Amino acid sequence: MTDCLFCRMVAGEIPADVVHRTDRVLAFRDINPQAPTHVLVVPQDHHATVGALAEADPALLGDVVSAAHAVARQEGLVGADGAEPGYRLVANTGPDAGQTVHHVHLHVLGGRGLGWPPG
Ligand code: D5M
Repeated sequence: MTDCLFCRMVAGEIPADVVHRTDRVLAFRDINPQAPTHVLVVPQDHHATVGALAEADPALLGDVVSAAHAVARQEGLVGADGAEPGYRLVANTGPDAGQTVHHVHLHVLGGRGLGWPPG
């Protein structure tokens, strides 16, 4: 049995509030939401970081980004023009960025004005 939290959520061993699923990607609500919409999008295969995924399987990274956009649309964050009101994708990578789960995930954040620059 793996000790990777998100692998275990993909496997159904740990509950997840799933909002979107494809054969290669899973999206579920963050347990500690930082915005009205805060969803995590993960590949079902294990890759530690977004860079590792880009090198190993760029098509799967494309699937993760496409799923993130589908989630944003589902959450009402994408209008007919493809943008408004908008959302943010974040991939924390490594300790300086505050990555705490070492299975690549895109944060989909939206539903309020988001400050810039981030902390
Ligand atoms: O983000 C890791 C994110 O993972 C952080 O925002 C909390 C979230 N998290 C941790 N455990 C769970 C469970 N069990 N369900 C949903 N979300 C969870 P990082 O970018 O690594 O700092």
